[in-house]
Formats: sequence, C-alpha cells, structure tokens
Amino acid sequence: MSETFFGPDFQALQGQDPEIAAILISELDRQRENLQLIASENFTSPAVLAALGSTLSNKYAEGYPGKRYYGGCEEVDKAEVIGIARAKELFGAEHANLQPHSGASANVAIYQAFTKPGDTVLAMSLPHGGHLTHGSKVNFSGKWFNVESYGVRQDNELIDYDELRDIALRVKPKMICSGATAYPSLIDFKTVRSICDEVGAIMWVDAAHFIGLVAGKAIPSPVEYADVVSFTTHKVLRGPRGGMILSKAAHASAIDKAIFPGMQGGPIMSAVAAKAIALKECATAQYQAYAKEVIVNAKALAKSLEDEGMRAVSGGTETHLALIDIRSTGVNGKVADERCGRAGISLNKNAIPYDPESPAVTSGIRVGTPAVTTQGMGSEQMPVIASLIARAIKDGEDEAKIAQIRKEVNALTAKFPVYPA
Ligand code: DSN
Repeated sequence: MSETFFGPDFQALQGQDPEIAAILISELDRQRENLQLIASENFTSPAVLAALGSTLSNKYAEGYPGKRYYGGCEEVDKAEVIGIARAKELFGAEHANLQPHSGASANVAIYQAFTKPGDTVLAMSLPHGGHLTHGSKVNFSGKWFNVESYGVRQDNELIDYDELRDIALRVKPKMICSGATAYPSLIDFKTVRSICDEVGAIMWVDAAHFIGLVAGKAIPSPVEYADVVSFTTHKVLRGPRGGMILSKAAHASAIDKAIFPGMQGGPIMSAVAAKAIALKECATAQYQAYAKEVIVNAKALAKSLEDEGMRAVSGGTETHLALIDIRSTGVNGKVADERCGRAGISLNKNAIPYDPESPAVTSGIRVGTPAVTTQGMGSEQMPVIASLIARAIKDGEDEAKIAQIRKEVNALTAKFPVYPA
C-alpha cells in the first residue's frame, strides 16, 4: 500500500489536502510501476527522504557554519560541518560547498567566481552533449558571456582534444569547462588540465552526470586535476535534488562568496543534511559495487539496443548512459519518447552529434541505468528492457500492443520493488 510508505503524518495530509496527497501517491506508484531510464534520475534512500521532509526545512541559515546571519543555527551548523567533511573525504577535495540549490545554481556561482560578464569561456556544445549553462544562447551563460564551443568528431563521436587545444589557443578562454549531459565516454582530464595550463585557463569540470561513478570509484576522478568541480547530487550519486561544488583551497573563498551572498540567500538546510546522508552512503562498499554495476548495466543495455537494430553513439558507453541513434527504426526521438512513455518506459529524446533533426525532434534517445540498478536489475534484465523499448518504438501506433508492453513493464518492475511498504 502506497499510503503506508509516507508514515503516520500522511493521514493528516489526506484530510487536509486530498488533491496533493493523491499526487504523492500516484507519483510513487508511477516510480514503482514504470521503467525509469532517464539517465539523470535515481531512487534516493528513505533516509535522504526523511531529512528532506524534516524540520530543518524551517531554518534560515544565511552564511556558513559559525558565521551565520541568523540565530539558532547550532543544529544545522553541525549538519553542514559533517557534510563538508564527508565531501572532502569522499572526493579527496580541498574545499566543498554543499549549499547550491541545483547544478545550474552551482554553475552560476562558478562563472561569478572566476569570470566577469563578457569574458570568453570554452565549453562543450549543447548539440554535442553539453548543458544549457555551458553557453546556450537561451541561458544566462550564452547571454552574458562569450562562450565558444568544442564538440565531438564526426567519425568516432568522441571529443577531439587536438581541436579543443586549437580552439583554446585561438580564443584564449578565461575558463574551460569539461562535462556533458549526453556524452557516453570518459573525459581525459589530464589532457584538459595540460590545455588549461598552456592557455592559462581555469579548469572547471561539470561532473553532474558522472560524479556518482567517481564517488563509487568506478571511473577516474577529475578532482585532482580541476580547479573547480560542480555537480548535482541527485543523479548516480543518489542524494537529494541539489548541487555541490568542490575546489582547490585557493578558490574556497571565491566559491563560497559566489554562492552566498553572490547568488543565493538562505541554504536549504534539509537538503544540506540530506546531502550529508547521501555522502555517507556513497562511502560504503555497497555503493561502490552499485556504481560499477550501473556501468555494467549501461554497457549491456547499449549492446542489447544494438542487437535490436539501433546504433549506440560512439560505439557504446563507458558510463551510466547510452545515446542511441534510432534512425534505423524510421521513428524520430520525439515520437519514440512519447511511445515509450505510453508503454510505461520513461526515457528522453536526445540530439545525437551532427543530428539532422531539430532539438525538439531529434534522431536519438538517451537511456541510463542508475535507477534500474538501484532497484536491483542486472545484466539479465537489460536485453528484456531493450526489447520492450524496441517494441514500443516500432509498434507505438497500435494501442493494443502498447497496452501489452505496459503490462510486461509492470510485471518486470513488480519483481524489483522500490520503496517497499
Ligand atoms: N537535465 C539534466 C539531464 O537530464 O541531463 C542535466 O542537468
């Protein structure tokens, strides 16, 4: 029963606000019953959810531990101090700031700490897998900064570090950003560091997508190379929705000032405490095994989708996500996303490099394994999932077939219950 998951307070909510109570229930049911393949989503632990739903949410705590602008911060101070220590220990970082409300907020702070409006920044292009905050014209980054872009080669769909270096030498950026939302391969941080040193640029890594794999020691860390690393805490990392920044000690003051008072007021202390909980969870052997399994599953899912006749961009994946070129199906990304959705499979349409379709349509889908791995699925289930996706894409016009796929999706997820009552 979904009601029992929320505990005794839920009855009061049902009485007071049945409309919202019903949404909490139906969203929990959706997460339990459907296949969650969005590469940036996960199922956070009940302990993290408990902190998010706690009275820490009531507390104003502008400032930093021991230097607040409000009284009564003794208890929340303890949570933030513990969280900072855990972040530094887990990532081997010299400085950590747990206050960013989101990944985009963290990135605003990084621009503010290291650049002035009008400065040149070099980042991965959005159509090749970058992020809105990496210089998109519809985002503050593209409006207020001169963001130059690098991309992937057309032949192997991997970052071309020679091209990156050539562009850096030409445009002389103040800062170079590595990191993407739809790049299935590992990034060569050592080479990026050498390019930054050559042109005198700050090395910023937006690790939002893969930081959980770093935390689980499943892939190499950017922390030793980068001046500053920003990320979200709710993806593979499996924490609360929010952001975090790690940096060298020399940048600590600039980062902290950029977050507060530079662009945020009071931190969300319930989220800060939840981040501390997630960081403790990430330091366990179980989490390390999980992070490795996420990659094993992503590789298996990419291979199985290729067996279904689709093409994995850059030949597969080394991370938690795969980008799939679905042009062989004759269906575009937008339609595939919608058909999978009707079949109970949550994924997203995604541009592939050099995509002939517009960003609103796309030729691809992005799939990720953080959530299905959390619920215990393994290599055995990946071909089953690939087959369900392929059938939903191909048979999506036939309501009876979609209903049958949905039934199979629900039967599969029932075997791997999330948030058991
Ligand atoms: N929106 C996130 C994603 O899905 O990749 C990036 O911030």
